[in-house]
Amino acid sequence: MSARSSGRFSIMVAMYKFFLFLLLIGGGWLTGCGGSEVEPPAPAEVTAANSTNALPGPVVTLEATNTFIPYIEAQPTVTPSSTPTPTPTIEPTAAATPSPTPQSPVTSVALQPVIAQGLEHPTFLTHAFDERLFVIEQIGRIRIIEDGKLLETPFLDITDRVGSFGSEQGLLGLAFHPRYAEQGAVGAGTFYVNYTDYNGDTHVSRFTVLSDDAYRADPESEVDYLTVDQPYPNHNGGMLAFGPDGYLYTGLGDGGSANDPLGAGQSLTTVLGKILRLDVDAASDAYAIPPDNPFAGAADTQPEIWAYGLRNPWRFSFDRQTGDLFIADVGQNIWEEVNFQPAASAGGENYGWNIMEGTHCFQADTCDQTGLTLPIFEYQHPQGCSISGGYIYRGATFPQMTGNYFVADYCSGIIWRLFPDGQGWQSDIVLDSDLIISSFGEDVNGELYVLNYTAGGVYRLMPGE
Ligand SMILES: [Ca+2]
Ligand SMILES: [Ca+2]
Repeated sequence: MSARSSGRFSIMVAMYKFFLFLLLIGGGWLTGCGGSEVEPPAPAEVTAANSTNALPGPVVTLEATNTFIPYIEAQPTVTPSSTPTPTPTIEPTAAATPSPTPQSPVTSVALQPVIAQGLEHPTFLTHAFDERLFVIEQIGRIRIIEDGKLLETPFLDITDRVGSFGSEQGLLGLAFHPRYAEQGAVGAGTFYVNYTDYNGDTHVSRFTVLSDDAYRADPESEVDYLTVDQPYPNHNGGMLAFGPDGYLYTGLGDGGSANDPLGAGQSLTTVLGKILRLDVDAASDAYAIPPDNPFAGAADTQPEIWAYGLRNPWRFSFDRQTGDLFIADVGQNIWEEVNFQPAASAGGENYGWNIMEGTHCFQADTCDQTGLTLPIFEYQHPQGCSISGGYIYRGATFPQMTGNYFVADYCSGIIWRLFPDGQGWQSDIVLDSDLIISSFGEDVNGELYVLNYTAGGVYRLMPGE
């Protein structure tokens, strides 16, 4: 699949190489993974070449040191202060009516280390329908934590094909097939990954566990399902999750650079800036388009599209009880946001980028918001720089956390809870941590974890006090 016209190819390649050069001179994000750094230093400022319509200040800001996400982009115009910006409460929209969920009173959370270090740049955590935790390392490995111990031998090592030259590149997503553990079922023993290759292009591919070793997958078992040209190193999305409908959902950013120069978010002719919905069970080695995908059969659209108007939906999750979908979209200069899609949605939502950033018109005083679905939650830089979406808690261990959606910011380490109040959504800050939170994860029992990117740790989320 080509996500760009061939006429743009040479320009994109030139831009890509330019960005790689900038990234390289910014340097160092893959060096040294065991540091004690708890806050990223002030980001180096690198201005992209195509900045003619940029806001004042740099267009793209890349981290100068070993941190994960250069979707720490243009500099906020607000001077950072030690006083957090009050979290705005957003009026509910018609599309944001939550499923009935009991409100739970947790007012603070704590983080208990499962392992405090040992992983190399963890980017995601999930499970394979048993008690083991599967953690992906950005460089291209899947590791297993069992009984609180990180196993030495990786479950999968595909560092030979995963490129992680830029800090948003690498092995980014993992989803085990819903029938992974069912002997003889379609999908048994298979799982899907989302990664960028040595050219920076995205792959969604399937691997298979060894038939005689539940702790090892076969790196030669790869079947490539989807390849997407990536015009810029950043905004690669990367999330993978099976929905309650059994389809595989994956997120792709708007291609990268800053301000969406391709217009990808609002274009239905590219898969960039989208969440895609794929049927991976219809054939043995390729996906099919679910017949009820919102744009299936429509002219001049990509039929894989489930939702659009997204900038970089780094993490999204389904509520394992209700099937509701929470999409955290990384903002440009100012606003980080969470979007809510009820389980009954037929897809096709337009989440606004790049007409809007959060609930605010982007680079304009006014804008046509017709047909846009606005977020249920946003926060403003410098309260953070890049949102790491989480999960609704459905575990049994901490009933006081039930029904709360937890979300964090990569730079500030702040963790919020969102909860429905019967009419819309409320939010509280429940922890201001020292971690560099690249992602949340959920285990087989619905318990939640956060990943400490720089130090390589995994922490369990629990009530505070
Ligand atoms: Ca990209
Ligand atoms: Ca939006």
